[in-house]
Amino acid sequence: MKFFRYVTMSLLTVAFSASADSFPIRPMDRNLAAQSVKVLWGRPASAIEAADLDGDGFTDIAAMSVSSNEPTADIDLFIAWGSAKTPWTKVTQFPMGHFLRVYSATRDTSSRVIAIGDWDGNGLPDVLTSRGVLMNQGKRKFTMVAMATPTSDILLPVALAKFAGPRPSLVRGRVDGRIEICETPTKCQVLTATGIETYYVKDMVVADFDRDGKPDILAGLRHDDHMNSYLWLSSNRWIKPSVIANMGPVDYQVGDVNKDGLLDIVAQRTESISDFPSYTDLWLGDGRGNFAVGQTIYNHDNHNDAAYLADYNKDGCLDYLQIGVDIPSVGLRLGNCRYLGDHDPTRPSDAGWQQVPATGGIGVQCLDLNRNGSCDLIVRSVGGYEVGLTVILR
Ligand SMILES: [Ca+2]
Ligand SMILES: [Ca+2]
Ligand SMILES: [Ca+2]
Ligand SMILES: [Ca+2]
Repeated sequence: MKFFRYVTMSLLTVAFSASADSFPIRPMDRNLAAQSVKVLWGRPASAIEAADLDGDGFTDIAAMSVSSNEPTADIDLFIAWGSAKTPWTKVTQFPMGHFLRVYSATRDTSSRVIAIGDWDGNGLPDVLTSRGVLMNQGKRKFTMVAMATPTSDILLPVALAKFAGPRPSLVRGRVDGRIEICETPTKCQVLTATGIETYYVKDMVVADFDRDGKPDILAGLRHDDHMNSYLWLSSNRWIKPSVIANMGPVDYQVGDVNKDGLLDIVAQRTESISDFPSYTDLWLGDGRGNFAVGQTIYNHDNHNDAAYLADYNKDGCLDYLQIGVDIPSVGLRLGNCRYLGDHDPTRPSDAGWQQVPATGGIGVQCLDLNRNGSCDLIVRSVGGYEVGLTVILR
């Protein structure tokens, strides 16, 4: 079968220390290859970010976890250290406090709740979240700095981008639906809000959509019936966002899909049961901040709302990946620099996904952890007791 060309060479499940209230360690999903290392992190995982944080030449992984501890939930930031001998089995845990409501968890959270970069200008990469920042002091030592107005009961999107000042700023979504640009943990500028401020920022991307060399901010709010996205353009000095009508804020992926040199957005549609978006739209950009739908895709599975856009097969065209809770595979649509996967112009939406064997999950990413030029698959895995991060090295 065709998709076996894309089956991974080796499989590895990231090991994290399991806390007392976590799920037991269990053998990995039977759909994974027999040679996979069967060790799990027994806690739910957020989307990860990866970089060499200690400068030893190996990629380290940062992830957040929310563990139920009724009536509250504990939130922790983890760093799993890359190394030649025992990659990502040595983990440092940084407590980030408690959530008020136990249902708060990592599910339905953005693909970008962690950003890595040198925020304070000491030459070492820091680990940024909307809630607090791990300032890198070197030699695997960090200082946790809380943000001035902490976000409450959900993991919210964050980014690091260079605006006017000499150093990059932290950009974060807030629980009140506002966007904040922070030069330091206490010096922040709040952007003009979107139309509705009752709901938290669901997803956010910082990229130069209008091609003036300055970052623009795309964001949307969590609201069961809310169907619009908002774009703060640098050419408008971020004063007032323009509305992108009918662009769902469930999950944004950004890249030049049709290779015309202009950034495009792949966005899942909001539905009344918004945990289970059924459709994804490819919005082609005109380089001035306007977008039009060029393709609509019927989703791979339930609960696809942390998808990923990357060149999976290294042919120069961006590909689209989704994971769901029911089908134990990553859904893959190989792009041809025009469309994502097969496109039938006579149909209202395109179906048909290639399948990469994996485990069910609530999020997938494609990052080159082992630095061999191919992106590795990171699945926020679920299903039975199999909860944690599954890394499929390619
Ligand atoms: Ca390292
Ligand atoms: Ca711009
Ligand atoms: Ca484009
Ligand atoms: Ca490709």
